[in-house]
Amino acid sequence: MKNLDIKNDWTVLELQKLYDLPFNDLLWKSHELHRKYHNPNEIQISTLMSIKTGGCPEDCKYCSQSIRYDTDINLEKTLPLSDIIKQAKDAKESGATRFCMGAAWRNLTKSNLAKVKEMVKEVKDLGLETCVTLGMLSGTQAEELKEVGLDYYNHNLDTSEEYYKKVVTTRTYQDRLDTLKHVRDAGVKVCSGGILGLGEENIDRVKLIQVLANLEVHPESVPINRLVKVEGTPYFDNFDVDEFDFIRVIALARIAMPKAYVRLSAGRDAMNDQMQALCFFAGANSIFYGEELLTTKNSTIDHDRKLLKKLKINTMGNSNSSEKIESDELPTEKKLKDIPVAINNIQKPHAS
Ligand code: SAM
Ligand code: DTB
Ligand code: SF4
Repeated sequence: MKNLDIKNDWTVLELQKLYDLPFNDLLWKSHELHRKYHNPNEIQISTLMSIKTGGCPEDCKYCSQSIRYDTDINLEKTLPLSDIIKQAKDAKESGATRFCMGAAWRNLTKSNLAKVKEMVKEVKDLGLETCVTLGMLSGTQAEELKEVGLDYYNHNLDTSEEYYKKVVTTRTYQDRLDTLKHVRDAGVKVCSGGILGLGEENIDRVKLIQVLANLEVHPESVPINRLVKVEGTPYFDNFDVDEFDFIRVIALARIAMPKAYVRLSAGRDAMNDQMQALCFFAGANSIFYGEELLTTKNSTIDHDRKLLKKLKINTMGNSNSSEKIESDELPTEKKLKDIPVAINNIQKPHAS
């Protein structure tokens, strides 16, 4: 029988109506679906590493790494494999199950592809899931990355197609969609989401979720970033995104893509604990863990440990980790397969 929760023909009107619901009604709906498809007390942990920093020829107006803006970042050439292995080992030790490597490239040269393939192989051999974000990718490049064991490719649509033109002029929305298709066709899992705080309207956020949810297959991972304002970029003086609007977008992503891992991404260090808790309730179930994102600060490890402990949220997988982010007092973590997939009554606590 067709699963009515999973659909790929969302209209803007349908999503807009959900977005405009009273806050509690929206969160009820999103949390109900969250509980149906995920363990609400468990999140996935990814660690991010910049393998090549700055000097990017693209002009994304939010980004510290574009060569066009005078920002205070440490430019770095592609890092040696040994640095990457060391950091991946540390990430695994601190509980990450996925290691994401980001490079400030527009697209991939032959020699860069060869280097990244080595990195993916080595990180995979450590028993971590691999994710890379390297700019535009051709079909054959995606296939080559798949062959060496790449699990995820991150490539965000960022905002609506209409608003995108104001944010980036050096590539088109269609370029982004083409790369996502190459990734999907190669059998690599898709990580694609957006960024709030670019000066976009709510309708642009709704349309972003519509495009992601209407892809033939929903992205397995959907990062939702809140702009980290970087001095020197054109968006440094942007207005802050309203907290409730941000939470609404998380809820909308959860409703439109019930099975996806929705990642509370950049900007977490500027969110208080209560806001993060509401994001987890609304449907976020993945975070970047570690002191740094690519060029900016993340929430500290110490703070995250305390927060997850307070909320009694466990981290997924990685049985080899010696320092799992898990409180000793908590019951043993349940695996996803043990979670009942049809809890129709939202008031019923999650089965333990
Ligand atoms: N160069 C690659 C690309 O553009 O796909 C990968 C790296 S890029 C940094 C990945 C994503 O990070 C962007 O699409 C954007 O959503 C997010 N991002 C970049 N700078 C950000 C910032 N200052 N604040 C929040 N998110 C940001
Ligand atoms: C994503 O959506 N967010 C991450 C990851 N994918 C590559 C990047 C966040 C970057 C934040 C700004 C910085 O640290 O430069
Ligand atoms: Fe380059 Fe990616 Fe930054 Fe855009 S977001 S300037 S493509 S590194």
